[in-house]
Parts: sequence; structure tokens; C-alpha cells
Amino acid sequence: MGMWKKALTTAAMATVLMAQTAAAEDVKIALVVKALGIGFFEAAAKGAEEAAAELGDVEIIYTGPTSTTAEGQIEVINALIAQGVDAIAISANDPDAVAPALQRAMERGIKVISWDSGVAKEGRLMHLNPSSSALIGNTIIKLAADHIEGTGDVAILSATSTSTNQNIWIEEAKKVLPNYPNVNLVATVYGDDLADKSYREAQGLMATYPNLKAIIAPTTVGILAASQAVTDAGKIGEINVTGLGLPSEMAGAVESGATISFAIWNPIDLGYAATMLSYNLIKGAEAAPGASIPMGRIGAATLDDNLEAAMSDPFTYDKSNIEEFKSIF
Ligand code: RAM
Repeated sequence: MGMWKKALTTAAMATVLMAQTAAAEDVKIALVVKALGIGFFEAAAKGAEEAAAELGDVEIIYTGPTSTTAEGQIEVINALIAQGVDAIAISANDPDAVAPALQRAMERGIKVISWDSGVAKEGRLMHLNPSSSALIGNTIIKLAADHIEGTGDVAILSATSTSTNQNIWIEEAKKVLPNYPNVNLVATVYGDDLADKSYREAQGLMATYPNLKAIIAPTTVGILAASQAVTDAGKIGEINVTGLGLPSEMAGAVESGATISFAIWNPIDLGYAATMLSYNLIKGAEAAPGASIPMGRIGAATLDDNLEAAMSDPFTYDKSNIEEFKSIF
């Protein structure tokens, strides 16, 4: 009996030792964002930490440049290569400019995925879209069209001119414009996901297009800045600001009426899923067309021929539901 007990104790000790070894060998997953200080990415980082807590042997390195440039991201990538991380999950400021640095990372055995804003196929193993790009493109036009009576001028206030995700959504939006005869797209301008530049671009639109009925900003930074600019110009009720925003940041604009409605998917889930995918690639999952890679509580990502997968549909927020969501993301 004594021997048996002793054997058990030894086994238990071995388990403890193994756990300690595993902790010392945590896998390092870098979440590289377009720029630091953007609420959307901070919410994604929360999801990444949630995944790490669930997995138990993951360290998240949340990083990015101070402004939304590809050059800044290349510096960050090079530092992560030097540091020897196990995976890089990036939301890119430019699909092509960051690809060579990411290829170097992959040559050194680092698993690279893009999420949110994609990298050209040769620069990543796979890409996770938040939703179907066509659906997002259609949604942002519909949100504007729904509140225009008769014909109305609308303008798009985007992020950077090289941003993969916004450019695809705008392209998809333009494809469906013929279905919305009351929507007259007069301009597309770029606020670079910087609050002050986005604000000034919104002011510029109001000055140039006196008949503007809506500003469509498919960026959380742009929509917030534009709603502020419209409010400050005393144009609530005249110009509706819509697009993609965070309930936590847009609650005031919805309350004031500067924004009637806007859409978004869950950014926490997106960061969580990107982390789970990175982890499974580190652990040997193959990113191949048709492959299904687990994303923890979200389910699995099934890769298409372009090695892309999409998560969920965007959800629309307005006065009826914003209170419920503004404390979540
Ligand atoms: C901003 C970023 C991000 C985009 C959201 C909607 O936070 O541009 O890439 O997905 O807006």
C-alpha cells in the first residue's frame, strides 16, 4: 500500500514537472494590428487573451505600429522574427508591401496568417475574413439607402487607400450600387484610421458636397470621427453617418441621431478565432484548400481555394439594441 501511494505521488509530481516545463515553453503568438490605440483591435486583443487562457500554453504579443503604415508593420514583423515568435497573425495595412517580410518569417518556420485585413496569398498561410466581403459591401450601402428618401448624394470615408479590407468592401459596395437607384456615390476619401484626419476629411466632404445625405465609413475610426464632425457642424438629421462601428464608441452618436444605424461583427470573437487558428497551425494543422481548422468555441474555418475563410454575418445596431451591446465591445 505504501509503495502504491509513493508511486502515485511520483506520478503526480511528474505531472507537475511536465506542467512547469510546458509553461516555460509557451508558444508565442503575435497579434499584429494596423495601429495601436484603435478600439476595434483592443477588443480583438481581448479575444486573443481569452483564447490564450483557454489553451493554457500561449503567450499573446499584442503589437503594431503607432500609425497605420505598412512600413511600420514591416519593422514590427522584423522585430518579431528576431524575437523568434511561433506565429504572426496580422491585420495588414497593405496586402503586398508586408508580404516579403512575412515570407522571411515563414522561411524561419513562423506560422503566418492574416485576419481582418488580408495579406497577398504568397505572404500568409491563410486569411480569416470577419464575414463575406460581398455581404459587408451590400450592408454598408443598404444602411445608407434605408434612410434616404428620393435621391441622395453619399460619400465614403475609408481608412487608408491601401487597406485590403476596406478596399474590397468598397469594391463590393460599388458592384451593388445599381440596385440602389436612390444612392448617388459622389466621392471616396481616406482618413487613414486616424481620428483627426478622418474628422477633417468628413468636414471636407460636407464643404464640397452641400447636398450630402450620408457619409458611409467602413471603419470604426472613420465612423466615429464623421459622426463627431456632423454633430459639430450642426447637421444631425441632415446627414446620416453610417458604416462599421463599435457599439461602445457609437452609443453617443446613436443617441444624438448623428448615426441612425451601423453594423459590425464581434471583434472579440475575431481575435479569439485568429489566435485559435494560429495555435492549430503551430500544432501541425495544414492550411490547404478544403481544410477545416478548429477555432475553439467558434467552430471551424473551412478554407476556400484562395485559402480564406469567413466567420459570421455583420449585425446592425441602432437605438433599439445599442444599450445592450455598448458595454461588450
Ligand atoms: C477599423 C479598422 C479595421 C476594420 C474596422 C471595421 O477598426 O480599419 O481593420 O475591420 O475598422
